[in-house]
Amino acid sequence: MIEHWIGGERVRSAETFTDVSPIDGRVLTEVARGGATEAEHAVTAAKKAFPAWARTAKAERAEILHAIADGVEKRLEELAITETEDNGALLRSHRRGVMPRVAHNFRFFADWLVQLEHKDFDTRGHTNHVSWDPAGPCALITPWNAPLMLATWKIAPALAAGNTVVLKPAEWSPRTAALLAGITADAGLPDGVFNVVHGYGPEIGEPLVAHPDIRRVSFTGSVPTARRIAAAAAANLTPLSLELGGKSPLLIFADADLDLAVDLAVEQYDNAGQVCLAATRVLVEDSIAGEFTERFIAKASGLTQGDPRDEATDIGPNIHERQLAKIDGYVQRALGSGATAVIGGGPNEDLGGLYYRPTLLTNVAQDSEIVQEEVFGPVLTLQTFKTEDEAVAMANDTPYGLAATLATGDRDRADRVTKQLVAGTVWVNCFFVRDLRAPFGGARQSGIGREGGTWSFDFYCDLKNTVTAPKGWNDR
Ligand code: TXE
Repeated sequence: MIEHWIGGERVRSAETFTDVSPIDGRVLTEVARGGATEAEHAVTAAKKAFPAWARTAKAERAEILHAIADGVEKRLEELAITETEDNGALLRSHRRGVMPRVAHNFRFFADWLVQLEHKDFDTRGHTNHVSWDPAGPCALITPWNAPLMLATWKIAPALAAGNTVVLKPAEWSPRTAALLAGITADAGLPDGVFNVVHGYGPEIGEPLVAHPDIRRVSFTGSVPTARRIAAAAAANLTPLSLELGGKSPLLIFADADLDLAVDLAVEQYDNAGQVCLAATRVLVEDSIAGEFTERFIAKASGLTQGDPRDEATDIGPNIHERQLAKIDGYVQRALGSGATAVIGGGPNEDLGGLYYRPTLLTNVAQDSEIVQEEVFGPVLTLQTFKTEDEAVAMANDTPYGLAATLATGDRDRADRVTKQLVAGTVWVNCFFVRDLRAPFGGARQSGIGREGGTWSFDFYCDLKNTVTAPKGWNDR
């Protein structure tokens, strides 16, 4: 049974919901189903804990964040397995990539905090002293595709800055957030500084976001939910950070290293395509499209689909039957409108359950929904272009602007194209490389704001400028 974690205590709700594993449909646990009452309870706890935590010396806060990172590292295997059972992503990536990065999220913001320099400016002898004051209780609402990774991108800077937190993890993957609550307590984080509530978005997420004592809302998830959250936060004009979806392009020019280009394209099936950054629109220069497609088919056919706990598996299941139905709906409508499935095109009947065959669709129109909307499954489209201008125009022609990836052997072309792309991140001849010092976020409907380094701190703080006269006020 997973309960809420409020004010350092486990708290039940009258109702529960069932958490099921996408791997085999096994019931994992019952989870407390909170509502407005639990939201109120958690915000009250976070508000009560705020003044003392905000006053805690930076070095001490940093020490506790490092202790949380130690706890994550100590329980890495348990966290990795729990996350895989809960959301179906590969155990090998949780072990080697994701969970070590979760620990790093805490270490990075702990170190950043102690290095944060206050700024002073002189104005005719007056001193302008700029300080970063913690904002207060923060509501963090997170998705299921990388549950602990994305939650800790928010939790670590919010806590480092001296805020308190109420986290509402996604209902399809609540388990690692519950483990993290225990880790924070063991690390000595005072009661009420970090709280976790569970339940459905409209029932508990919305009252949390709309609460007048919440000073920041940070959300990662879908665009329709972001609209509801923005509307709820508008009641108190609570500042928002929104990290939303994408429909990112992978532009492959004829001068690219074709092996690299194929690797980059196949990589987009990672996490069964449930990655906001995934470059799901493959745009290939006409003259190499045939050869690219052949090599892509050869490489993608070698992928192993199956149980995400097996080391040899490359593609696991999708998260939920609703997600699988959504993915298949997009694919079948595209096929019905004249698209061709070069590979895949439906669920993997050999495996049953929630496994969807890696799919590549051609003959898709630029204005069709399969090209314009986020599918969030192992589904790529392939389109061709003749000129660089055409490639850029196609790349920018969606409501999103999260990321873009280029494969080219020409540095000047890379510079020219990058400048014209509407995207928060552009990768040239690489993919998914992320440094926490750099800003992460999207343009257009991919979001509002940036996460990472100084951008996270600016968001979670109220900046204050204190201007002091040349002589102290006692001398006047
Ligand atoms: O996400 P939601 P869903 C996209 C992706 C996917 C689609 C649907 O295209 O197919 O969204 O996924 C909470 N007030 N992404 O429906 O609804 C919810 O409980 C407050 C992209 O699962 O956005 C969960 O904790 N909170 C994405 C969180 O919002 C609410 C990752 C995300 O759920 C709420 C996930 C409300 N009214 C999905 N309604 C990315 N950018 O990586 C829901 N929630």
